[in-house]
Amino acid sequence: MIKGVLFDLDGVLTDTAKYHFESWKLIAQDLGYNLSIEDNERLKGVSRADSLDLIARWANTSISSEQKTSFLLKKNEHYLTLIKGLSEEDILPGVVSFLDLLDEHNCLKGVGSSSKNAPVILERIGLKHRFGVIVDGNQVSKTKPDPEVFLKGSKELGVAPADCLVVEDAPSGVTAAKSAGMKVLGIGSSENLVNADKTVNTLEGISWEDILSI
Ligand code: B16
Ligand code: MG
Repeated sequence: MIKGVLFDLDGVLTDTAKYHFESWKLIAQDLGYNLSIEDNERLKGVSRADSLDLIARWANTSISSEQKTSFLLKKNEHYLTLIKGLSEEDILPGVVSFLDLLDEHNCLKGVGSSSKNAPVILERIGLKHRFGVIVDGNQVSKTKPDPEVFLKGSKELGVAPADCLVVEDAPSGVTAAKSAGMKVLGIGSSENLVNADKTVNTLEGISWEDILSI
């Protein structure tokens, strides 16, 4: 029985994934690499530092720790400029009615995100108050695909992992949730999110019966 739902942020509650992509493309360019959409799929849910390591590997280059610090700063500064104008209008379709549905069924709600910018984003899109628990990239030592973020979320919600449902858009997040022993509702294609228990294109029109069937 699902008693708690943990939401990924980027790509599930709001479409910040496109801003991460744009910002990483700039950094990749500096490293002489053209970042593709397929590459970006592999970066979703992965922490900022680990994402840079992956891009450097794909670019077949090694970077010093000083360069690393300055690339990470540049990436985040660009990203922060792009998310400046985020508002309630940027909440993805179906999210608010899905949260209402969970409230009607006394289901607890939390956020489990790799992003260190999660609190400011949730504030801007006006959803912060809807979650009892928010675990973000500032509070974990290992990010997705490690299960830490979701295990911490389930502990803070007070719901056993087996009774938690994770809503995710990234393969790394699906792996994290499955390693935590949780059910997964994937947002996106079933080919991309092969290990999700169910996949939908958006949260629009999801019913309580749909949740029970997972
Ligand atoms: P930041 P999620 C993840 O958030 C993003 O998917 C990923 O692209 C990003 O690199 C990571 O957060 C770190 O974000 O640079 O803002 O700390 O999908 O787990 O909500
Ligand atoms: Mg995501």
